[in-house]
Amino acid sequence: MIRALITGITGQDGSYLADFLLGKPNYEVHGLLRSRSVPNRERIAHLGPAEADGRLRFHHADLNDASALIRLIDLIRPDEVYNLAAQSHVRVSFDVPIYTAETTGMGALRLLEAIRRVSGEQRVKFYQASSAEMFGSAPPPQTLRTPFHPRSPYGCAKLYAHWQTVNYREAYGLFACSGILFNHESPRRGEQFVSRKITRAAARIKVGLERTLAMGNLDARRDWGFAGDYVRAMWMMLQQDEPDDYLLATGQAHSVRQLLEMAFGMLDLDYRDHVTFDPTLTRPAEVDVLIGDATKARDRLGWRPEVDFPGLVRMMVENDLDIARGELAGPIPGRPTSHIPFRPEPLGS
Ligand code: NAP
Ligand code: F7E
Repeated sequence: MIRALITGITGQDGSYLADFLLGKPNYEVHGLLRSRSVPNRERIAHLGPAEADGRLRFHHADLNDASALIRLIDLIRPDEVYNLAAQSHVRVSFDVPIYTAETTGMGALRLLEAIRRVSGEQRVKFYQASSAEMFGSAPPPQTLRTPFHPRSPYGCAKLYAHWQTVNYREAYGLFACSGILFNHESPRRGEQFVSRKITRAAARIKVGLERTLAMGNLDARRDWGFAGDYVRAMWMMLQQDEPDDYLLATGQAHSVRQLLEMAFGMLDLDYRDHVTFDPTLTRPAEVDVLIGDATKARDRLGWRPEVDFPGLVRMMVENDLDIARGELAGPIPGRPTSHIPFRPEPLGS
């Protein structure tokens, strides 16, 4: 059996990657969980049967606890490590820059160092979840040769982790890959990210549970793909003969406004009747346009995204309409009874 360790298994990508690896007969999946007052296993609850037969195991640790990471690597002796854990919200990173640097930046280094110290001669393969946010203000299309210019504490922390990954490969010969991923979404996306915020709100407005939606900058453009397509490529990177860095994107960008138009339009609604502007949802420095060039992933890995933008939006809208209809009918076990929109405090408060 191949032993894979996934940090961030409770997150969007971690849950899809666990599905993908457990779909292969020869994988044993270990998930890193951080201790919480209320368990948040919603996205992996369906994996109960794999847990029952021992192919999925959970371990408590935290990317901010180096000793726990060393203990975990020693205990599991993984063949593949996917580092997906992070404080991953860009706007939040302006409120908690040091925590973001610790978790998203230093956390990757703690994990790399634990692997180097514990694993010795064992050939561990390491995947780092790098981000298009590292390109920041660099003009599109962004490629693997585009100079980085991050525009947020999150982007800076990811860039630190990216270079540490490259350095562990070059300095110690670790099989370490950095996947620079453009935005990817799904019905499992956190509700504080713009795509899911929009599809959740559109569905709730459609069934009469909500009337308005507060938004920030509608002009930003993103290269949005489907998370299920992107986790497949993470695994592909670790199956190559040599470690390398890759960029994953669809090559198509849409504005937040276009996303609103499409999601509301699919429900026969006009977003202009419902959307209000809230300046606290803007960022002190914005990333205006991200459009990625995934030529290398296509040529070397044979990777192609299978879900296009309208397909992605439809999948999310349909999912959220089901949830909204359920909410209308009564409380859903495991879900809060009322929807609490994400409202950051004004910056500097
Ligand atoms: P996500 O849904 O926000 O999930 C983040 C995961 O990290 C959660 O499981 C979270 O655990 C865990 N985590 C946070 N802090 C931790 C800590 N201190 N120790 C251990 N675990 C911790 O993120 P995602 O969208 O799946 O993204 C996966 C990774 O790819 C992230 O590193 C993200 O920054 C990166 N990325 C994402 C995108 C995208 O568009 N989705 C694009 C490029 C890169 P809890 O459930 O306990 O909070
Ligand atoms: O914002 C604008 C906002 O928070 C997208 C993370 O997965 O992808 C993600 O980061 C755009 C931004 O994603 C609202 O200003 C307008 O321009 O969904 P988002 P992000 O910041 O692009 C990268 C690649 C990652 O690595 C990150 O982990 O939408 N926007 N109004 C809004 N954004 C939010 N969240 N909420 C609004 O109300």
